[in-house]
Amino acid sequence: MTLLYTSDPERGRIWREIFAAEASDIGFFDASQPHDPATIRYLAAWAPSAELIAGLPNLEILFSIGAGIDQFDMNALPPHIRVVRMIEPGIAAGMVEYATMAALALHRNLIDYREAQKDARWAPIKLKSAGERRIGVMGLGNLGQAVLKALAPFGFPLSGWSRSPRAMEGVTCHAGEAALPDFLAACDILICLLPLTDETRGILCRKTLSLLPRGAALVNVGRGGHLVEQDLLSLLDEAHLSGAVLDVTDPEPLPADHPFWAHPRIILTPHVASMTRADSAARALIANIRRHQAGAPIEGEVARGRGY
Ligand code: NDP
Ligand code: OXD
Repeated sequence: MTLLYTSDPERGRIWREIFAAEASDIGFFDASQPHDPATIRYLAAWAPSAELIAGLPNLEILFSIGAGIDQFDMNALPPHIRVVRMIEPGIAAGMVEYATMAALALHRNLIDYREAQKDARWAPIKLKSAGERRIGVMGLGNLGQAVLKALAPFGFPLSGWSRSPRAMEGVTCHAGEAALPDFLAACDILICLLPLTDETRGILCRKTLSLLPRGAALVNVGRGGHLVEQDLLSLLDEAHLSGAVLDVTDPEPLPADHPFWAHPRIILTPHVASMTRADSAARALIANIRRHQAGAPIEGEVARGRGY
């Protein structure tokens, strides 16, 4: 019953302590420690190489260090290996903070005031109430739902879009491709919290973003691959969109000469919306290994054919 960990060493140190104190029957090795690859049944990693996977003959489960699994090379992963994304309260808490910050910044015209400040212009904008600003979230999973719950008390009219039908109190839920135009037409602020899959790559493009009401704004906290960058730039320049808050780009890091850096209507952050919290993630992982040992469903198991 052995886990190999191959990510940030500081997090590894905390995980080793927690495993030793709370799950000492599960062997915990980080990549720098001598270990017998044949004993490894669990691997916790961000982007393991094909060589690493090939060298673990008895691997059963690949646990992602983060919520996303799009960084895995699925072709290098034999089909019998189960894949599990990270669900832990630290990731959700960080995402709730960031998405709320971004939504409020856009709602309260922070991009305009940042520009006015550069020119020493005192230029108040008439206040819109939260009830007049519709917010829609693409992706009604663990994080999309947490974000919608956090936004509800402000009084924004809320909607959400997912692949299969979902129900959330106080949220108008839409599902499937056919429902996308109606969903987008009612979003003054669109927050993307989708996983990156073959179906969602490039989903934030001219065709879809044009369906947002004129003056709408975008928050992308999913993946850079969701966004067709040139389409966003054109729609901002045409003033169809009023602004964007982007936490993710393609590639990362974003090259220094990329037009997003200096764009007056884009707020850019370096993929920091949320981060896996070491202590709560270690406990979530232990709980999942226990579920596996007991033959129970594993939280966050990915349907490999579906891509998330
Ligand atoms: P989940 O797997 O819990 O939820 C995914 C949601 O997206 C589900 O509601 C799913 O629909 C929906 N979805 C998937 N494919 C489609 C599709 N083709 N059309 C419509 N809806 C679709 O993921 P999480 O909430 O845990 O995480 C979402 C993403 O957030 C991660 O994959 C990652 O990319 C990103 N992320 C970014 C971070 C950052 O710091 N910027 C940090 C953490 C995560 P259904 O409900 O029907 O299954
Ligand atoms: C994640 C991320 O997927 O940080 O957890 O993006």
